[in-house]
Amino acid sequence: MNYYILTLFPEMVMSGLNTSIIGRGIKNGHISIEAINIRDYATNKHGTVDDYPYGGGAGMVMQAEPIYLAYEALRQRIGSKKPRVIYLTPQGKTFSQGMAAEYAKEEELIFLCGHYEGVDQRILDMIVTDEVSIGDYVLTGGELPAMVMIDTISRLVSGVLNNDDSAVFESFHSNLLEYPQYTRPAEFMGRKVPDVLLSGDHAKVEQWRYEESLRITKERRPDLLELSAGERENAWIGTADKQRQQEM
Ligand code: 6GU
Repeated sequence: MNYYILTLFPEMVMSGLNTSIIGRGIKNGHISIEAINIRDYATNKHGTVDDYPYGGGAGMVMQAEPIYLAYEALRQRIGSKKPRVIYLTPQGKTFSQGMAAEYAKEEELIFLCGHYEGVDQRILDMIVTDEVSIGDYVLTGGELPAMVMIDTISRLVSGVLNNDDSAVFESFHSNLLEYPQYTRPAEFMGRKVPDVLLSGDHAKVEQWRYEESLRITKERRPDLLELSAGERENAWIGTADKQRQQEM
């Protein structure tokens, strides 16, 4: 999987994604991430990439030309005719685990990060294939959403996670929230690990974990239990991991 991020803040996305599991995925060659500075494609002498909105109103709008030039240079370099271009915007479709599983099948993804009050509509019409939001709140730019999406998609790319990374992986209980986890010591400041986890009885442990998952899901996310099969497929966290488990 090769990610390309069109942004005004390349160092922000690169430093955020170079650590931990995603950083290891890059080192191992399972994924690659390249940030492209839209400002490098500014055509006026001041290097500005935004201007006042036609019709008036607050804020600035990112101009079409620098984004188009950055996109076109990238497209020619990677030799892809019509690559998938994701524009991060609160106006987009809300990102979900189901969408992440779909994106994980692609060979390359281009992210376009907007700033200011948005980007010129014509660039959306010309190059953007998908508009995506990460939830119902407003951020100052698309960089954090792009990082959220890349993290989510990358853990579904074959080889990025090893078996130690994911407890969800071992779970049969898709569509439920995770059960509580404990590690040594068996007692911490008077608080004991539940006896069943020390019992060595695998069936009992599985039963306890399932009941805890169900209890926590009912308490915190009853909506997950009420979804139709199709909605669950798209919403939930266990689905894609289960798919991966079957593939391996
Ligand atoms: Cl994708 N962009 C911005 N600016 N704010 C957001 C968002 C995206 N998703 C949720 N809030």
